[in-house]
Amino acid sequence: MPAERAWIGLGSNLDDPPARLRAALAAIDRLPETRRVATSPFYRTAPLGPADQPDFCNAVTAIDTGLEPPALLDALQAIEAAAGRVRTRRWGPRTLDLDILLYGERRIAEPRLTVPHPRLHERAFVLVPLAALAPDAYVPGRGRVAALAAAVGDDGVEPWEAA
Ligand code: A4P
Ligand code: MG
Repeated sequence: MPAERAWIGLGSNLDDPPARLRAALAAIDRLPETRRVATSPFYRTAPLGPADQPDFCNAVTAIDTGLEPPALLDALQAIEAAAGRVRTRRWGPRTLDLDILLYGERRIAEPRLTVPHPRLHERAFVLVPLAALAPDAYVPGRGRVAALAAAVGDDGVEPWEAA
């Protein structure tokens, strides 16, 4: 199976967030042409955006996939929909958010898909789990994950269990 390595960001802040992430990982395991190779720990993260919402549970998982990026996005959006995601306000609370952070070292700028994820390089809740998994991964146009993570720091990010 020809496959490329992609990194998916997972986030939830409603309805038992770590259970939402575990269910999403199980659903990713059922995707065609896709094998999950590694997953970061789960983190408790302060909400970015509106502050009047619960903390998020965030993680990152690495997959090897034969799905091209648009097909992968369709599959992830189907998993979000099955998790009962209702889109309310931007950056508001959600049962499940799945973002394609990186797809190999490809750069994609399409109406419904931007890769690398356009805000990944400035977000501790993405970079801390990504650096735990793939410090040497290269973010096209931005640099190595470890350097980006060091620049952003880890304020507002702690192990999920610690809270
Ligand atoms: N889209 C474009 N590029 C991508 C990509 N690389 N991966 C499009 C996934 N989707 C991508 O996303 C809107 C549209 O983005 C999709 O239809 C897709 O075609 P969405 O999930 O419906 O909307 P959203 O997630 O509410 O908006 P946005 O702007 O993507 O939000 P972000 O940037 O994902 O941020 N705080 C903490 N602590 N932890 C979080 O996880 N997440 C957000 C959401 C805000 N604050 C947070 C967290
Ligand atoms: Mg999203």
